[in-house]
Amino acid sequence: MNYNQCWLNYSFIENYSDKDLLTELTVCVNENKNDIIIQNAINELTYALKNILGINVSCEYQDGTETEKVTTGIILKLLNDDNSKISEEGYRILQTGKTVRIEAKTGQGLLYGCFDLIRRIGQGLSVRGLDINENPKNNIRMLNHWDNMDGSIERGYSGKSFFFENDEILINERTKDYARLIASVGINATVINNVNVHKAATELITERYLGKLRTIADIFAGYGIKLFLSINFAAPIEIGGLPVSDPLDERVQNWWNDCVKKIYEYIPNFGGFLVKADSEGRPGPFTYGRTHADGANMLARALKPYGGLLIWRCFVYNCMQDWRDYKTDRAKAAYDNFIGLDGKFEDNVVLQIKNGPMDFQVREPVSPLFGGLKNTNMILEVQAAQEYTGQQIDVCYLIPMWKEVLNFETYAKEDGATVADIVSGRAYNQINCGMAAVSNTGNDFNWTGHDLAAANLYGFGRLAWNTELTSEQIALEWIKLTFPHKDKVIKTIFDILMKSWPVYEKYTSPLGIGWMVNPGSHYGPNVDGYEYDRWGTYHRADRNGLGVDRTVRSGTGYAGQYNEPNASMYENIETCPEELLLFFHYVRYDYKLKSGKTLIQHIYDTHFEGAEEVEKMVRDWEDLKGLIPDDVYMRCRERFYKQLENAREWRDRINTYFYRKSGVKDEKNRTIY
Ligand code: BDP
Repeated sequence: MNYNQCWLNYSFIENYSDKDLLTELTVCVNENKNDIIIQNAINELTYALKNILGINVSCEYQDGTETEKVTTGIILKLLNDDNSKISEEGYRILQTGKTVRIEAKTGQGLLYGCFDLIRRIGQGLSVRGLDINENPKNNIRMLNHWDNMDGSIERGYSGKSFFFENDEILINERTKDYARLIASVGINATVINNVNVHKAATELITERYLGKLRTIADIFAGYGIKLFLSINFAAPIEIGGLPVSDPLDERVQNWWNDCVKKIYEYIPNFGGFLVKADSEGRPGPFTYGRTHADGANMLARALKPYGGLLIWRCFVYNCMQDWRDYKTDRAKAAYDNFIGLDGKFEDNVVLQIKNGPMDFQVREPVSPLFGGLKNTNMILEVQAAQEYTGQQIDVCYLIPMWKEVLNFETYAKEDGATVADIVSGRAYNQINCGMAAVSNTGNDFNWTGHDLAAANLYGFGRLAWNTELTSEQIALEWIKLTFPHKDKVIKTIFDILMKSWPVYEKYTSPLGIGWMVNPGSHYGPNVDGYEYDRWGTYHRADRNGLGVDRTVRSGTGYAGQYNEPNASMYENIETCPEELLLFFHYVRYDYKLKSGKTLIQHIYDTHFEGAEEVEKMVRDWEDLKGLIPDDVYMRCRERFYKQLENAREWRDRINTYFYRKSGVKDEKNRTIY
């Protein structure tokens, strides 16, 4: 096989304490015996037990509900009673006497229960006395692939697409292994094509491709995953021969109705559409003077009879901005475009909102839309592909960032509502909500380019399932499932992961200002790369200071999009969290930070520190030689050296730029050119 299985590699564990509980398997699912998802659950469990513990269990089926008589081994049981503690996707694991019971209402629940048990065993944890009820916190736990039909991946850093090649759909071993991987962490939905839907991909919704898509959808369904597609809003024109794609035009509505009907004939469990409209050159309802609610609702109505969802992205902004016009602020765009539409969407429309108002920068405030919309289904969109956070060359474990977003208090309700409360549907009793990540996978041997980047894929699934898990818990789980159980290995990799985001932040753009990257590729420093450009991504540095004044009082007014007390917190330079200082304020170089340092000295210090910390990471990694498989060691080592080069380049360019702009010397007299 020309690829590995990431955290499902299953290394053998010697002397596992609870082996005696796991040597038999009784399955009690009555007439659902041949259900593919149950078969997969059994196969996953037996395969894992064989590899991790070296035990061959044979599976006994038992009819009826009398599992009480089974006194040894693992019991997989479909519940037919109405146990209200377990949701449709949830499960219970109960260890008593000599048995370990996994109970669920659905095959999907059983599958997740099996993966949970495997996860514990794989980490070497005891299952004795286990008594847990697990239900997902989010209903929609989705990946977005930005894969193009020619096999390239937009912002892909781990090889080519394993879904498409030469305008054809690929179906091979990877298709199933992909499903196994993502289902093992609870992901239940996936969009396989890029949100930018170009020519060939526009045709994915036609009979030319639907047969193969059905095969993929069936493989996914065996792992509880629904297939979604990104669509081109102008498809009625581009492939339907209509003169318009106006959502209020009856011909357009009929065209979509027929199109959706055909899709469901082929793929009865099809998930629905994802749409990027009126953004970065993509077509949308604005062309016809219609709102995004008009556009989304038209498609949602076509999908509704079949239970499909329409996911509509809020990443809508004018990418032809004029940098001289200070009041036009890209950060305000999503809120301005959507807040007035709250409550106007069909109930199968879900708005997908990027975590921040800009675009996946190393540090951004949380999008104010989460606290603004109250009658609209929402999905939080994060990016596992590290477009602006090291591109899977530099290590950047993103779970701590996503945790901060989820824990952000929006003050949308009197008794409080965090982003996690909102996107889980808890805040407003909604069902069609959750989380989506832009995937970081490709056909590289290790799936994610950098072996350590797999922690973000793993972590996304785990966090979307349970937003209360900590970053540390997730990191430890992933390390123990992926690497040999040696203290030094675990500690070193844990430390590297946990400090990777703060370190990346230190050597790149300071205090929330973002960008300063090479235009186009978005890797590596280029302070003025986007400064006088049309994309609306400015730092506004001059000889006295830098930062964007986004206050209501004197700036773009963005701070006013938050609920109180957040709005005032950001508005006031004294209370604005320092890591976001330059996002909200124009600040002089001699401004004193809480640390007592001036802004300019802070910039110098953090950049020297960031690069030094990468040097240490490289040394720590090199200390793992011989303790982990050599191929993994070498692959990562190569990337660590690239990261070091990148960190040094950032350090030097940023420090030099600001030294020359400000004329202020480094207090510590380090070399700045
Ligand atoms: C930006 C990417 C661009 C994507 C866009 C999006 O640079 O390639 O198409 O986001 O999210 O981050 O649609």
